[in-house]
Amino acid sequence: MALLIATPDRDAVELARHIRDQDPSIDLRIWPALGDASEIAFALAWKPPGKLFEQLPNLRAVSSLGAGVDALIDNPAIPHGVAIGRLAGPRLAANMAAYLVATVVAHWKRLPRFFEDQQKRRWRPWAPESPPAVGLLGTGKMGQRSAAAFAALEFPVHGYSRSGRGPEGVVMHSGEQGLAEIAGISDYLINLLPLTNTTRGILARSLFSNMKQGSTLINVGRGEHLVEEDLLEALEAGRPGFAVLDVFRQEPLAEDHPFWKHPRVFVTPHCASITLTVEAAELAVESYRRVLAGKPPLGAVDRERGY
Ligand code: NDP
Ligand code: OXD
Repeated sequence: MALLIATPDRDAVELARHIRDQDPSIDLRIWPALGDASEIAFALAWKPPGKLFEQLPNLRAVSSLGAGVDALIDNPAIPHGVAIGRLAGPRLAANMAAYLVATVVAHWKRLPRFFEDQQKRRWRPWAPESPPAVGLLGTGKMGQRSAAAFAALEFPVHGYSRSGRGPEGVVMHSGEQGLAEIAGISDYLINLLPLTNTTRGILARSLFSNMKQGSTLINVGRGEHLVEEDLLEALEAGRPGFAVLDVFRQEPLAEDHPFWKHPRVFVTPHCASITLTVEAAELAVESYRRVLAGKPPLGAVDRERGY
């Protein structure tokens, strides 16, 4: 039995080294060197090549190298009997929380203004009066960790999930009505939903029309959650008044994309939280062992539900 790493746009060498450190007995293959492909039982994938799975007749499970499984879930070459899992460890979630706290607090405390003042040697003390309300669309692994980080700052935290379930202390919303409610309450509305057929295009005109004047939208989910033209229009009307975008329909973002130069858009290049090699190696080995023992991989997703 063998474990394949198929991450064409990421260097797999370090990951392979850490997996070997964890368990030197693992027969490890790195795409595109499959060897005897019939021996591959488990694949660790990130943006895998389209036809890869057609070449793996004895694959038992595939795991996303990150938290999102959207690049795998609709792949018709992954047979239904092959389980799909994901690696979403505590470090990934903590790093996501750090990114969100950093962007929210920097904006709330108007840190860029002090940077400008410093250039001009201008002394203008200012601090916000009250903590902002944070709304988290998605209260899964990433959302829960982020909710805890905002709660530690004593920010009011609201959450939105399919089931209406969420962490203790978070005011939860669900359904169409709940989406409108959380949009209307939040000073910072953060998208941490998985990309599925139900969530695609959720960040659109109808949602923006419910947002508070001058509020901020943060998208760290997936680019396809956002209807870009609707956001550009909404920013003109001030609902939202600012956007922090980490994920895009096309990555890298095209050089002539209007987001780059927009005065009320802050762009980061899909790095809100990047899977760390050591954590990924530990989780990958655990997941592989589970699959060899006949169990589902770590973070097994419901293929019908899409996450
Ligand atoms: P989880 O699967 O743990 O959580 C998903 C959450 O979304 C759950 O609360 C779920 O509700 C909710 N949800 C799903 N569908 C719907 C729906 N139709 N309506 C309302 N709520 C819904 O995911 P993670 O928290 O681990 O990750 C979320 C996403 O974050 C990833 O899929 C990925 O796209 C993105 N991500 C981005 C990164 C970056 O660097 N930009 C890094 C890591 C992740 P319920 O609880 O009821 O099931
Ligand atoms: C992930 C990501 O899903 O990096 O882990 O976006």
